[in-house]
Amino acid sequence: MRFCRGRAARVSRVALAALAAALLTLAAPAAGLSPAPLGRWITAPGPGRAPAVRIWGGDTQSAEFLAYAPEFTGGVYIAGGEFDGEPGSEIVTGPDAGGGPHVRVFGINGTPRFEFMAYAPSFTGGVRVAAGDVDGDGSQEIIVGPGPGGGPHVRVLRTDGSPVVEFMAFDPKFTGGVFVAAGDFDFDGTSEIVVAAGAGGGPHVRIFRVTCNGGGCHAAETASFYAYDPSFRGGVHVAVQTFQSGRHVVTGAGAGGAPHVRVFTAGGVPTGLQFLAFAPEFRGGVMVSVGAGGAGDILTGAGPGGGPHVRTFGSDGLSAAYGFYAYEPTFAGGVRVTVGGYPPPT
Ligand SMILES: [Ca+2]
Ligand SMILES: [Ca+2]
Repeated sequence: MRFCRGRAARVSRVALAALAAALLTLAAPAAGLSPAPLGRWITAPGPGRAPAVRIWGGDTQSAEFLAYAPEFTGGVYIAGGEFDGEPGSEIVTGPDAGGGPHVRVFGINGTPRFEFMAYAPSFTGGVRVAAGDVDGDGSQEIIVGPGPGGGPHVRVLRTDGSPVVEFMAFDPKFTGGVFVAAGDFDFDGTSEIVVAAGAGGGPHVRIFRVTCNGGGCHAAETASFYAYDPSFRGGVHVAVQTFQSGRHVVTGAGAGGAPHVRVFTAGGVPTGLQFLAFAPEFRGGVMVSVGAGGAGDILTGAGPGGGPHVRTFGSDGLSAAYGFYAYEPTFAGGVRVTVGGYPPPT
């Protein structure tokens, strides 16, 4: 893999040391303060459970639907998106490892809307999903990244499964999988694509801008950085959120590290916003999403090994958090999070 060395590593170590004083406060149990959600929190389970996507208003479950057959217990990835121009956003799902590359799009009430195979049907490594208007035509596309086992082949697909653009996010020989997110960092009306290496690679995050002309679309890197210490091999989860200081990349450490959430500019510079989403000794990793409470709100889900704990962090990650269990507390497969119910940032 190709890495940016130097600055990110030094910043990461310094930042980790600086975190120590704040950890106990931030990792304390939720204070019970609930922001008034502009949208809804949406959760999906990791491996080990029926693939029930749940929609939450505050910490109250308002709906549930099965994204795949009930006997598929490999886990589900999710993203909120807007695909039909009607009020109310849709939910994109991709199966985790063990399923085929079957991406589905549901209405907020669970009505199936679109579906297609994101990769060759024989690929069973899982599909990570995001949504954004990558080509600037006013409609969102679905961005997919493969789970472990395939090359780092990121694709941008319309709801009928037709490709807009595709590219290798990292060295083609890297088979640890790719996590994806999308957001319009430069506010020009088209979404850039954020990719992050899965487990086994370094904590490498890259941002790609897609440009389209008569010859088709192509993706070019605009930023590349390490989200954590270069020696970390647990993978990096990514999201894009708007803060008072701009639109930034939110990262969550994969399994093996502390549940460390960090925020970087579109150029890969740490903003200084960071926190531990769960207890510092938890090593299951942390999933991240834009929150439902407005600018700076971050939604986090615990990785495997703990309960299916979802926590929200208010503006700029440092205000009081609210938490709940999205599935039965004994379920230890991890929980994936996103938001919907209103057009998310593009
Ligand atoms: Ca589009
Ligand atoms: Ca843009």
